[in-house]
Amino acid sequence: MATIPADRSLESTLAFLRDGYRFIGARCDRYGTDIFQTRLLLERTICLRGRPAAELFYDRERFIRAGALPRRVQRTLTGVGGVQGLNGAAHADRKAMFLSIMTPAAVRQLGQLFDDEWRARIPAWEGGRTVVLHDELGRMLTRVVCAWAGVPLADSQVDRRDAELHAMIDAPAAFGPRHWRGLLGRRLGERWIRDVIDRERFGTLPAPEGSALRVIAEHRDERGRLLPSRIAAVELLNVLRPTVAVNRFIVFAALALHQHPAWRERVRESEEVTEQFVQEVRRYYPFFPATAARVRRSFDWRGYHFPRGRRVLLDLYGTNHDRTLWPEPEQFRPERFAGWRDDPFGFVPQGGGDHLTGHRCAGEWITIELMKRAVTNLTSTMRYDVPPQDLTVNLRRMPTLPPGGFLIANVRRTA
Ligand code: HEM
Ligand code: MYR
Repeated sequence: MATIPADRSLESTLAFLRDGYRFIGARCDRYGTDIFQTRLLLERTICLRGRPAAELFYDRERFIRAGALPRRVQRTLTGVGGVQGLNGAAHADRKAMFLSIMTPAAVRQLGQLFDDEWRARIPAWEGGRTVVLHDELGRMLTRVVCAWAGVPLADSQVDRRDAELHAMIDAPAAFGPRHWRGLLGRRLGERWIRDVIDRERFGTLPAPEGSALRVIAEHRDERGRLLPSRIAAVELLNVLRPTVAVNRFIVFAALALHQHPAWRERVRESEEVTEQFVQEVRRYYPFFPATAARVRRSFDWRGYHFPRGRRVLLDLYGTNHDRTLWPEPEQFRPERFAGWRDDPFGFVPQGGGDHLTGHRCAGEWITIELMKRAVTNLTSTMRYDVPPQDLTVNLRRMPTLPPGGFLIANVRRTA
């Protein structure tokens, strides 16, 4: 039996924070391997990257998710007790609930609401103002996803709910105030949504059939029971929060349009080209660095031993930048997606494998739909200037973004 290459340092948490998105990839490159072992957050952890590794990671016979995500990630980003940490029959039931919300018609409807919201906002951006795209999109998406999900939201509450959702997204890998804001955001957000769930169940808040609120509040699990209202709140937040997080991918799309202006014209050719552009944005820019599982029972793979219970991280960013899969991975080249056939283990911006039977993101269709609508609006509905600003994408910050949130100015409506 070969020993898994070990990282030199005894405890790598500080290195993880220092190297950020490059933590796993840099070590793989250094040791000439796609697998190594280290200690992270005081626990022995096996790190993996690349397509064969992703295929292994998504094998349900070999890995489970219960207790896999670090507590600090659960207490801020995902919540405790939701779909991300379920296994087997309980996961299958809960995942089917999520996917039943994401019908093509419902996804299109969300896209249409977002489009309407975008067009309605343009007049407020005109007249020489400078707009922080990330923040503006956060509020727009908060408004739109609540309307779509059946969650009532008064105009006066938009800023605060957006801030809570944003705090959850920003917190998992942070220490100090940024992390504490995430803990607080989650507490307040869960209280808000739990009350919404209770009111739907009492019949005082009618939600449209098929809406996320209605589906989750009235869902009966594999044993015929309603979800406890705290868990239902975690799950409804698992729809609201990540939809708002799409603002980050849209900022990256705007950044790519700015740095590769030829694509402003090309995306106007067809929806197909727009989709290639969106896929390359999802591959190229850093968002979710890695995901976690635990070894279900001991097994050997390629001569390496995986002991039961061991935490394993799959490098999502590194797999999307693996040069054996993506020629010249550090070049932004949407045309690589022309004629591309889906690769569930080589293209993993939102996880890999199968949506229904595995833990792959339930919101990929929503993400792609919203990004396509945004790209069309950025290139066809309006024109704008990009004033001088710091546009660096710091790979040490997780999640990352150009520091100013991407400023645009001198917005003019064109269609
Ligand atoms: C799971 C990323 C948007 C709902 C995941 C996972 C990742 C991810 C990496 C975990 C995959 C794994 O562990 O194998 C992202 C990114 C998004 C995004 C980068 C961009 C903003 C969305 C949206 C929704 C959503 C819009 C819903 C409206 C979920 C749910 C899960 C999940 C429910 C848990 C799936 C499961 O455990 O079976 N996402 N996601 N996500 N995502 Fe997303
Ligand atoms: C969501 O809200 O579920 C999707 C977008 C949030 C991404 C935030 C990623 C931050 C870093 C998490 C570290 C996880 C390590 C296992």
